[in-house]
Amino acid sequence: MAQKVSLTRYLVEQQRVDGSIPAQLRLLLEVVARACKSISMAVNKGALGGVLGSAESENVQGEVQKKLDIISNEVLIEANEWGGHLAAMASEEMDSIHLVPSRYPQGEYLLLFDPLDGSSNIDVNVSIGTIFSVLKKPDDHPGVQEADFLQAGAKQVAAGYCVYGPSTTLVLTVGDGVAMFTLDREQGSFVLTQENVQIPADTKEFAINMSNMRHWDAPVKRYVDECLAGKEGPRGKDFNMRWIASMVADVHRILTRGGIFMYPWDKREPEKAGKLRLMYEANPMAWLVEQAGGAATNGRQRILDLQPTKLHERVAVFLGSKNEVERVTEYHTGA
Ligand code: P6P
Repeated sequence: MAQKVSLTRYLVEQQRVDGSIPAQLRLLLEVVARACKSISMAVNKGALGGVLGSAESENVQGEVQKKLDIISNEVLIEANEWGGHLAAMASEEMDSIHLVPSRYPQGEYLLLFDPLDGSSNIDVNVSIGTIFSVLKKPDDHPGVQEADFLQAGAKQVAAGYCVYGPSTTLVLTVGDGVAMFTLDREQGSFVLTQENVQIPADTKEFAINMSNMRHWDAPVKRYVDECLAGKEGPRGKDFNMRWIASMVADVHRILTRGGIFMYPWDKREPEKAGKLRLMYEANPMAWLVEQAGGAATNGRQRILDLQPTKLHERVAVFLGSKNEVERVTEYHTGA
């Protein structure tokens, strides 16, 4: 039987082979993986852990926080503060950035995360996950401010997520393809279970919250109507639909078997570009998808090219199988 390759060995060998993972970044990724393992243990306790339900508080998005949202955020903060690899962190659950306390050595990386994405699914035992993105701190000035985080997604040096489902799986890219690691609970370590992940360019599966159809813009309605028209329609094939309402779970399915995920702008809150957040949801997922041969746009532009103006800004998201994302993007741009 082939020898199991742990996350640590994979990162060491990647670092040794092409130097794409400097020592500090390798440490960062191992610390984040350990934090995800702790979050997985808390999530998997379910009702037995006394951590389900609402925390009776709201986050910066004005969303009610679940107890596990706050626990997951704290796990990631505490795990990453002391290692000397980070200068600061940003989280969906925190209004402003969190500086590494001066009592610890300051590192050269910035870590952004959604500590527990899809948390509305926690209480109904449906897959949820942690999403993370890593940027380099600009070195042209001392200290760190929020503006240092406002870098386009193309500047990421690492991105990934950990999906807490039937298995706990860490999915990671450092710009050299996408690898998947499954948590071996007996050993307590992440083991390489797939590398060089590839998304099929075509698909018969789309993911969107259909209850919002009456609020969509015409290009989205056209695309979905054509999928629904099936074999007899302009697409000449039948489509299937999936919507888990947990971005990590929907993206993991797409990385595993293809598909297109859409969370478009809609008329419900026209002042917002979309529901999902650019910095710690769309950017990391867009890079993973592109590294796996897929595409990711906001309907008009490549997500990774977008220049952020606010830490918690939102964006419309179309990502997955390249030919489908290009089609729905062309419907928007008329190209
Ligand atoms: P809706 C979860 O709250 C989330 O941010 C994503 O994980 C998910 O794709 C989306 O929102 C679900 O939104 O409006 O369908 O509940």
